[in-house]
Amino acid sequence: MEQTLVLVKPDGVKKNLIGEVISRFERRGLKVSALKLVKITKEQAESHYAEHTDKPFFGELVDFITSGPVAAMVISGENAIKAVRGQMGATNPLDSVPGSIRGDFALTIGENIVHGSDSPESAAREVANFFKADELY
Ligand code: IDP
Ligand code: MG
Repeated sequence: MEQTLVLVKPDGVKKNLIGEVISRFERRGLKVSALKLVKITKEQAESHYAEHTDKPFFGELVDFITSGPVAAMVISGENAIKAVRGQMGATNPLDSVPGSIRGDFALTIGENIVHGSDSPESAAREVANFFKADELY
């Protein structure tokens, strides 16, 4: 069993896609282990995207993810990290296949609807950045 942190980013919340995103994971057989709507602080965003600190788009990334509420959740199941990443689609929506979340609902890399952890190490760090241990089921 694996856990992964998923965010429906501010663009996904604005487009009323929270239910759509959760539904796709649930229908696949994955479980929602934690869930909340939250406006991320700048510090939390910088920590969440720590691996991108030196990228030219880091400032935009932090500004965007803090621009409105996100739906933060922990998704659990067998190989949940890879399963969720597959359902999300490629980082650039123009490379995402139809049927993936980004391939169905996004057009630009900066506003690509969802975040999902990319490894067990990232997942552990990211889950802890959003949830306390007693908020997980
Ligand atoms: P991921 O979300 O598919 O894991 P990452 O490489 O971890 O992709 O990048 C984090 C987020 O940063 C992406 O989801 C995307 O919104 C944004 N991003 C990535 N590369 C670029 C870029 O070249 N320009 C602008 N935004 C980018
Ligand atoms: Mg990533």
